[in-house]
Amino acid sequence: MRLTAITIFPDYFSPLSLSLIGKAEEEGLISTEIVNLRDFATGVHRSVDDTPYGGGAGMVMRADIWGDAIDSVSASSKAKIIDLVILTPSGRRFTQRDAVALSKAEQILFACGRYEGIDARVGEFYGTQDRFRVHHLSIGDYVLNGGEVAALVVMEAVIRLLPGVLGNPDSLAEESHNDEGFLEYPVYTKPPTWRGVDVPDVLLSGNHGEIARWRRENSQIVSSEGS
Ligand code: JAH
Repeated sequence: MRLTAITIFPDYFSPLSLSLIGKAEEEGLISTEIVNLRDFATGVHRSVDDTPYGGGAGMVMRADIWGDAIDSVSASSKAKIIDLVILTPSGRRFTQRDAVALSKAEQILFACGRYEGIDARVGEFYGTQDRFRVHHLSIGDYVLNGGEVAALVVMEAVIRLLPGVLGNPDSLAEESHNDEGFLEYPVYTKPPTWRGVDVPDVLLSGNHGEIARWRRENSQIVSSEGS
């Protein structure tokens, strides 16, 4: 899978070289590409935004500059289909189901807006292009300064689902264990007593039937969007 982000703050994506995701790229399971939108700005001040039609506060990112950046990614891509993910507070709420669907993509292109967002014609136009599938996504009801952090969230949720990325695929199976959602129960490790607080005896019993029942009874259902 190829993961591309277009942003005016490429440094936001340095965590991609860390941990599990960094290893996935070193092992050739994914490739990442960070494109600086400002490289496509033509004016003397390399400005990427302008005042909103209809008036109002703030600035809007220019469709022409975004179009040139996206076309450049498209021209150098060998993917048959590009899933264009536009991170925006008005998008559909991103769920585990979206992560699973996106994990089948050949290339995901994350459009990370700043200011008051990206001119709406960008999503509209690429929605008419056969090579593109456009998704407007939000990771939750709060306002960020831009889409970069939201893109990182979606990237991590998708990448960890790819074959070979997780060290222990049992963890994936356990997440989809139950139709109601993820079974999340309290977890413990050594030492068996810490500051006078004991691990529940049943977990040290070796009785796997009793352990499974205890975990079921002590589970919080975390999401109904998964499995
Ligand atoms: C803010 C462009 N749902 C999280 C989220 C995603 C994107 C943005 N805010 C929140 C955002 C300003 C400009 C995107």
